[in-house]
Amino acid sequence: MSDLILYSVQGATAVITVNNPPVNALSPGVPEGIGESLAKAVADDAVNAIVLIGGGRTFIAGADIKEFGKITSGQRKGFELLPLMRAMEDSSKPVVVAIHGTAFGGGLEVAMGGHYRVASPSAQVGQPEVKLGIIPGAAGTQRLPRLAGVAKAAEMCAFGEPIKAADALACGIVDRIIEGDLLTCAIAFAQEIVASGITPPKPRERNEKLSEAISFDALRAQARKTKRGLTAPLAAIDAVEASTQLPFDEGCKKEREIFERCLYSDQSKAMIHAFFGEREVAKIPFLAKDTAVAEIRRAAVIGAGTMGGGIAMNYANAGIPVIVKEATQEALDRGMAVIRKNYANSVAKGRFPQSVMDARMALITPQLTYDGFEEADIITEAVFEGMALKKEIFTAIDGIAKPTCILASNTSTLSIDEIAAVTARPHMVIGTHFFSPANVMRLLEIVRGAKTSHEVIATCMALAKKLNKVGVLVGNCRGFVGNRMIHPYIREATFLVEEGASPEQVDKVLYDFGLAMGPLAMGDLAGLDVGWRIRQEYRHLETPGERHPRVNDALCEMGRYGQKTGRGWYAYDENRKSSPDPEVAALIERTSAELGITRRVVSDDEILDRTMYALVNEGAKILEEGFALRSVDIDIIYLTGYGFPAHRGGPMFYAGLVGLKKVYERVCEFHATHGDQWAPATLLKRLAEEGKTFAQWDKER
Ligand code: T1G
Repeated sequence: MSDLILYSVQGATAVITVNNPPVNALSPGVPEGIGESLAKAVADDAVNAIVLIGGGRTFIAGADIKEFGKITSGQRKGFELLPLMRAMEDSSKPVVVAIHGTAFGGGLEVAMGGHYRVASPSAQVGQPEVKLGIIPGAAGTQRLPRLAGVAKAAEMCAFGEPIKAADALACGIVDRIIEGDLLTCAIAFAQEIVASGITPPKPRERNEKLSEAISFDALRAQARKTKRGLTAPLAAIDAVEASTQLPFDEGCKKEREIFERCLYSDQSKAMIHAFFGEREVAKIPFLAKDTAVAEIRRAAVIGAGTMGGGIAMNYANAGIPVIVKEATQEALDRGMAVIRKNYANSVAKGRFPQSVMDARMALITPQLTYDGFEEADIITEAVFEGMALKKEIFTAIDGIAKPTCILASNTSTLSIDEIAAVTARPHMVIGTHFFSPANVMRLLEIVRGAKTSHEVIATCMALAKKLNKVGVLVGNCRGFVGNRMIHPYIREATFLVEEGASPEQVDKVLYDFGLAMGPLAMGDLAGLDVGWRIRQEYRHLETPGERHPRVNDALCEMGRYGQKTGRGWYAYDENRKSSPDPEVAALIERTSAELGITRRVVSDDEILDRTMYALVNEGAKILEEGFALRSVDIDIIYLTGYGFPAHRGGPMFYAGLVGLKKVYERVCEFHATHGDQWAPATLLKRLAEEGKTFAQWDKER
């Protein structure tokens, strides 16, 4: 037997321990090993009960996701777990499954093969497969309704959220919560069962909860609304519904069919890419394993505006005391009031109790001076986006901060090197670009200057994790990665409007593609004046004769800055609900005429291709210039910072699904029609010719 499974006999109980760190995934050899141990225990006359437990930090966290690609590409056969669960249920000796950490996916399914389950108070159980674009594939949709009830099972399988041990006990998934040592108590529980003489119940035969009446259609409606565009939640509901209509074995067959369909879908490939991508971005190839990571005990933030306030909340949420400095009492009071309101909203919504809010507020010290900055381990500047002001601030804090203090800027476009140059410690200067609202958005672009030290990079990557952010390391180019790419995307969206599309049409195409909102609605939300000011600042860098969007500037000239002025691309009512505005339609017509453009019917396909491929082409340029480490880093930036739909896997992965050859050809067409702004990236051309994807390029480097 391999060392993936450990077997011992303690008294009269056989103990089977899964030993496949870090998360005891059901990699090849694990299910087989459990099966062999089970058979050994059943055959051993000295054994009267069996306990299955996970070694290390968790019970089984599910099937081995790394294997899925091998299955879909035909490298290996699909897995078959059902016989293992059946063998557990059919065991003549009671099988008790002891759960700590996370029993997720296949882990919970294996656990449901046991006659009984006991759990540590901190354990969680769940069927999170939908988050990978699939559904439970080892009878989860059939056994869970039998244990937890149909409604609970349908909800868990459709939405994928885990539940805590207490909830699992209440709904019948778990039979006992163990406060003491899990293994010792699980063995004692198993011996209690033996002593009672009860015939252990087989979960697959426990049909009493299946008659519970629920509205699957209402659940489907909810899934369509909250999981827009995703197929797996609906598929999971179908599979759970089957448990109420078919005998167990037939239900399992149905589940398998649906599972296979999902596994081979593009959505699943994209979501698995996103799962591993989120973990991959934390790995910085050039950082040595032993790079020192400084502990951030105290922080300071300059600026209590939307960004500064949100950043301060991040520190407080992570238990790090933070000073917030503003220039005027009025701005400070306003900023603190927003922070208080945000926390109060969370308390009102039941996210955490008042005591948590109080503790977090107590960690935030508002002030007008630099007092206490000398103790900070990191100072984050989050003031107005202007180089002169940033330089002034960095000069000041360089004089006050201790030598080991990291000086971070939240700039979204300005050069970190230029900012660092005014300090005597450019190696300690870095960009930490939070996304608005900073207390909500998960992305943190970590911008590396030419002189930023490895220790500072490693510390900021670790800090991102502590702040519950997804930190992605990027290089110091204008707009860094996310905003550099958004520029051509918005440009094309605006050109399309000038050529004949309506703002509603453009936004609808991208919303239907799965984005949280279309590009023009996003501009209204972020404030159209922000881009307008940046364009004015950089006008001198424009290539003469190059086409530039006009309508967005014209909107700003009319004072239509977006939601904040109640008018932008759309008109907004007092609830911020948008509607098309005839004034905008007239402005667009006028602008097209001034530009000498004859308006035409623009197809939805053209809208999608021009906006998406503008992102992809710029992303490819960023890669060839080395400003992002891997294409997956770009994908994760878009997934966690720009509302890009997970089931598309990010712009670069999406391009791979379409096929880079097709993308490249379309970019060439746009180049021929619309000029040099569409010059194809060399990397895109090369990969298209080689028949590769960006994801393959990542792996080959
Ligand atoms: N398979 C393979 N690798 C996995 C894995 C898995 N299921 N889960 C985690 N890893 C790797 C991960 O990539 C990382 O690797 C390391 O383990 C630590 O993870 C038949 C179809 C369990 C809550 O969806 O939710 O069962 O980066 O950094 O924060 O129906 O991992 O170190 O090289 O995330 O402590 C269902 C997914 C599968 C669970 C731990 N199960 N995992 O979080 O550590 S489908 C899941 C998680 C299935 C059945 C089917 C989390 C975690 P590396 P980590 P963590």
